[in-house]
Amino acid sequence: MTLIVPAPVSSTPGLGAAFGLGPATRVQFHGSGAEPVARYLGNLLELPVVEGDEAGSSVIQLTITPGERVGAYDLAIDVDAVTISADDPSGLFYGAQSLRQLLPEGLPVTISDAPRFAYRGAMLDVARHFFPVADVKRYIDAIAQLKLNYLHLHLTDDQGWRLEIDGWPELTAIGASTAVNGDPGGFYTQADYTEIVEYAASRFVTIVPEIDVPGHTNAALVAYPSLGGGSYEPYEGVEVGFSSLAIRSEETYLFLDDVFRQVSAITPGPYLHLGGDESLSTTDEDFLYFAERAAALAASHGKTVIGWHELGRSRALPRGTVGQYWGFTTPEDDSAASTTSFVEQGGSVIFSPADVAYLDMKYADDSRVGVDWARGVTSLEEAASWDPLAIIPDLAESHILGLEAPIWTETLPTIEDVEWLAFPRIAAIAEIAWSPRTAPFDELAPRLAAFARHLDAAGTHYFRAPEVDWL
Ligand code: TNX
Repeated sequence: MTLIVPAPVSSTPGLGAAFGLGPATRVQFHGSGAEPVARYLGNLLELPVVEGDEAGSSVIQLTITPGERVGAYDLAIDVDAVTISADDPSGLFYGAQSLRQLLPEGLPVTISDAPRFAYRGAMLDVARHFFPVADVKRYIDAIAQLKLNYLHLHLTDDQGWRLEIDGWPELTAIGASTAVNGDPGGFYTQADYTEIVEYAASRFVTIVPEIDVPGHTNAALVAYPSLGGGSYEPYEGVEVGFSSLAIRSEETYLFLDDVFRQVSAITPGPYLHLGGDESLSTTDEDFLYFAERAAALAASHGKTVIGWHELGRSRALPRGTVGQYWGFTTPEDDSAASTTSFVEQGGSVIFSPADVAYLDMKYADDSRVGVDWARGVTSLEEAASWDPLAIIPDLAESHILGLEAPIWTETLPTIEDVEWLAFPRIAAIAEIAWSPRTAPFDELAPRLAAFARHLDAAGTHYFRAPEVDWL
């Protein structure tokens, strides 16, 4: 068995001796598009990097042959050479991640691989607790090993506003000062945010910023009460659904236009997430009015809008708007209808079913952090054993943009806590997003055990789930 997670499309063990990393080993790249990945790999493996494509012994050869298969790669390991070839730089990067997992053993193998879904995401809630730039980079490095390619940052919520916006200084001066439990607040300057975006890009990860409106806005309302029309107190608890922007006030839309313009300008990726979840103190009529206007504003800045599935209650969304489903694997209420609405309006769907893909759920009743509201705790095996096509049967593979594993941080003050809940479940979810079929759990478990050696090497925290024989 080839010990890679997510499992590749095909892999055939070869004969002969292993490829050994030695003093003469070098990374060689052909074609300028291959150079950044060659340098990344050279850094990781502490090997020299050279340009060229001549055969030689102890060479790790990276080659791009421009083509259409985004993210696909071929990898061959034999006794004196490793070759990775891909149609585009992301494919080369994924080939390099597979190689990393196969070293230092270097057993001979031929792999041909390509992603199932285009969107393979993680979400980090930096609003309930704030995570400095260094923590976010560390999370990016950890998820990039799993070939995840989007990081959704939940930048705003009742407990904190975490991004500097020019012309609205109190958003951060006041709105960023709080966090759950009275823990320290914090925010990203636009320069910090750009540093995150660029670091992510170097790992083929695209940042998706979320400005959650019209609910989840208490921190903004404390900073600028006129955006809500009432008076507001800072909030450090964990309830949801109590705040709303003023829906019928023009100031609200001037504010959102300014925020969306600035966020769009510093976000090279195609998506802007405007939340829309749990707007429980907004009437249905107001919510529909707001959804149409806010989504149109976000789209006017050149972005494809993403919203939590409730946004699909609106039938007046910009064409192509993406819905993020966070209901259960068996949908309740109108969550399935709200979700198919995005497809009916020319868009697509990201699945984040809360009972299997929410990484803030406890693993078991005695987990020291986490929550359990989504149909109880979520074991590693449960996180690994679901089918995105079975949730809403009306939705076909082509309607599904991809999957995302969110982590909400009400109970998670440190990045170590985040990692401990995320790993290894996020690896199991990455496999559903990447691999063409869902492997039986007993076939996944030994690959997770092998992957954990790399987590250990990087100092990434993880839960030694009882279903796996850890090495
Ligand atoms: C629901 S899921 C929320 C978040 C909470 C999370 C806690 C969703 C779109 N909203 O506001 O943080 O539950 O698990």
